[in-house]
Amino acid sequence: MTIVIKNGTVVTADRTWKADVLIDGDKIVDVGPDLDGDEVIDASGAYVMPGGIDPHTHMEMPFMGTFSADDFDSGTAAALAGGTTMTVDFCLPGPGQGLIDALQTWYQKAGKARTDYSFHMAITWWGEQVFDEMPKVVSQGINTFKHFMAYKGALMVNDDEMFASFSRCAEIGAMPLVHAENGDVVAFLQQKLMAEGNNGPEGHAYSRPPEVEGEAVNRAIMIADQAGVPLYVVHTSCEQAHEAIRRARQKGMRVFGEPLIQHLTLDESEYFNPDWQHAARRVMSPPFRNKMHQDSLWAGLAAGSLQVVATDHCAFSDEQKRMGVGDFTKIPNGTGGLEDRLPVLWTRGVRTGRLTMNEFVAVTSTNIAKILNIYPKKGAILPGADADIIIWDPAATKTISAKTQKSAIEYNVFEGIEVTGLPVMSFSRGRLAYKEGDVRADTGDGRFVERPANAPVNTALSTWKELTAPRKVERSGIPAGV
Ligand code: DUC
Ligand code: ZN
Ligand code: ZN
Ligand code: ZN
Repeated sequence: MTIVIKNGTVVTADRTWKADVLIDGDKIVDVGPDLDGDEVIDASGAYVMPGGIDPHTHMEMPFMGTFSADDFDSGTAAALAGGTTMTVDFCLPGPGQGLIDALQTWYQKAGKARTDYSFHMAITWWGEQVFDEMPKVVSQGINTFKHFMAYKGALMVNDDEMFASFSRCAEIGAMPLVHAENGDVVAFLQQKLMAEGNNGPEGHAYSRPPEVEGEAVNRAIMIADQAGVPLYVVHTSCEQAHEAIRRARQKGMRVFGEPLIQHLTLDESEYFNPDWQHAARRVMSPPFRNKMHQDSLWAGLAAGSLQVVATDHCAFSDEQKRMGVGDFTKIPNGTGGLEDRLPVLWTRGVRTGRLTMNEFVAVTSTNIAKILNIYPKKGAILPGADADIIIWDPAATKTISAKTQKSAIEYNVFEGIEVTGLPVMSFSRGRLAYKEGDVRADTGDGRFVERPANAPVNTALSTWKELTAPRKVERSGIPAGV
């Protein structure tokens, strides 16, 4: 059975043109004029684009004494309703737990996924077992390792552990990811604020200023450079972090930055809302920033110094957020966004002229497919690619509301925002997975996507390797020992 999407305008990261798209089974088999198929989908007036890929989600994540509220079922339903056809979650081994052991839990959780999915492996502790298991993780199709530089006493790893892990990544064709915030300084500021009586959600923002993020990004870049490995900085939220990334790139280093749709569009004034619950709902790390930082992130996406827009989708219910009444450090960190990423980015980015349509596709799909080594299976409208396709109506409008969302929680941080530009249909590997408000894909329809190792890339600057390659000097005149 073939399906042809006719009369639409195909928009990819490279170009925009009138063409039909022919799907046979789970693949795109032809793109061009006047194609015929068994079933015809009329895309007149609409754009035909690669499905979104969200490389940063946390479903059913054990975190801060609870589990994030969306599982792979509700979370990937939200994804499909928002035009995202693939998600990448984080596998988090517990203290002392093996990587392969932890992966079993994540495969099990992801059995409920409606979209295709992949995982990043988190390095939450360091030891011989982790060192030994990293290549086994890569051989299972996971080529990225995440490092938390914050969450001291829980997920945080220190510089020596990061350097060891980054060096291992370099050997095995994997790429390290960092959550970049100086966890020691955050922990100190949290204690200080609490001691001074600043226990409300605004304390969260004060405890994680942009400087702590900028410092950690610079440090991670230095460590990656010494290890000779590319680096991906998740949730790049501020100018200090962006500056470090663009400076590194200008020196020829492969460093990637990932702003979130939340940081691009929501600002720190949310934490000063007199309603505790309103502010607590928006507690995430890094926190929302001011307009200056937002402008920096938008500029980075246009300039190419930042490459990807993600969500860090990590939803917590009001009841869960209330764990932090009287102590902001106990408010579970995280917000949703999977259903809203593409419509909000289109509305605030493409419709305002900050991004072209092609840049929109690049930052929501194609760039991350390349970075994660799954292009052109994903992120492309090309013969041979998986038929993960969205049909996008640029004139469709809605007001974002928790009442109609697929996420399991009772609120939405984008509540009330009017969006213009929505997916009307999403296809996942050739099957209609979403149509006009209705998720058609079943729980369990998603498949694990293997991401092969990259050829190891030494991204070192021109001189350091030479300087650090040890050369023993034969010496005379050594003073007699004492
Ligand atoms: N930040 C969040 O807000 N939630 C999950 C983990 C993280 O780093
Ligand atoms: Zn993080
Ligand atoms: Zn995250
Ligand atoms: Zn099905």
